[in-house]
Amino acid sequence: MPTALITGITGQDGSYLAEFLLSQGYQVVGMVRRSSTVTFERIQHIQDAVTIAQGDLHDQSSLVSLIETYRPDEVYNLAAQSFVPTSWSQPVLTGEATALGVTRLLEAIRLVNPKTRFYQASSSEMFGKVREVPQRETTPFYPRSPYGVAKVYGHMITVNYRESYDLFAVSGILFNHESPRRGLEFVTRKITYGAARIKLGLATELRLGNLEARRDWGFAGDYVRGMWMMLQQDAPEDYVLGTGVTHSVREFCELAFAHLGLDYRQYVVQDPRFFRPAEVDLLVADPSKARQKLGWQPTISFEELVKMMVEADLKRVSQEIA
Ligand code: NAP
Ligand code: G4F
Repeated sequence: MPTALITGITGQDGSYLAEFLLSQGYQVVGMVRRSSTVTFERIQHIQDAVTIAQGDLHDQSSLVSLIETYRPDEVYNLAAQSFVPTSWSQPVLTGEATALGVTRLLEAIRLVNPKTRFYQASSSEMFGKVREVPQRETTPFYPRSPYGVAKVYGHMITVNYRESYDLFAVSGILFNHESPRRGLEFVTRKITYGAARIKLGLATELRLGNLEARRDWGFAGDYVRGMWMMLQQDAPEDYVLGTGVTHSVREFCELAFAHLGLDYRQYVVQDPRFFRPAEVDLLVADPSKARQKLGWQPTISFEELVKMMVEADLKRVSQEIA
């Protein structure tokens, strides 16, 4: 039975990846950081099937100790300070976790067991002020936030350890992927949760920032399968995962509210508080390398994703008030 270590198992992607690896027969070890409250909401249904181990990307010895104790065949580094606006208010912390945290984990692997296969959660935010449309593996980076800058560091240190020490280390450059488990502060969940609250009479408006930004949105469950596929190849290479289709935040609102029989224009208010100091205006993937080499394809369309998230939030909010 192979063993996989997931950092960030309590996050959106970590929870889907843990489910997927369990279904593939893995022993799953999930790294969690110390917290005064329980953060297991997304994994409580599989908590008995996974091993929870304490560790933190800020703490080198905890990472070494995890690799020594569990000797994982595969490490998926999903942990990060992942919310872009917070990266302006906490740029140093973002750099410590999202950038240097990658080096700490790679060092632990290099020192303890360099045969461990390593996945780094790179991001389409690295393309930022895009140099070409659509974006592929060779598109130059131009990050627009401290988060994007930190991810470029994490990406390049992964390439560097692969080339310097011959590690099986790969980066998946993933475009936005969402689900009913998405954090409430990200725009898609903010919209579907907000629309559900309006529908049920709990709110009268939804305050958002830039409605014209465009993203390539897919379903998180599809993307974790792609992460695993990257580590099953003969040679370590980097891959872009995305749908190849782009939509604006406004279009997301229109569809989400319409699914509830509402007109978003009556409820969505633009609020300068949610605009960013520097915006990423347009992201759209060219996922042809992943399709050709991995055989990876997304299975959920934009329309299906919006519907899935709206219905999940309508159910959740209804239960909250019942
Ligand atoms: P998420 O829901 O925000 O989860 C982040 C995870 O990282 C949480 O489990 C969090 O733990 C953990 N974490 C944060 N700081 C840590 C630290 N110092 N030590 C240990 N754990 C720490 O993010 P996600 O959407 O699942 O994304 C997973 C990864 O993919 C992230 O690296 C993100 O930057 C990257 N990514 C995401 C997308 C996307 O669209 N979702 C696209 C491209 C790349 P707590 O529960 O304790 O907070
Ligand atoms: O949902 P968002 O916060 O996601 P963003 O910034 O694209 O980052 C996400 O995807 C990245 C992959 O490209 C990941 F690496 C990263 O970890 C994260 O998962 O914002 C999407 C867009 C932005 O253009 C933002 O300006 O929505 C716009 N937006 C408009 N109003 C808003 C809001 N974003 C948020 N969070 N809240 C708003 O009220």
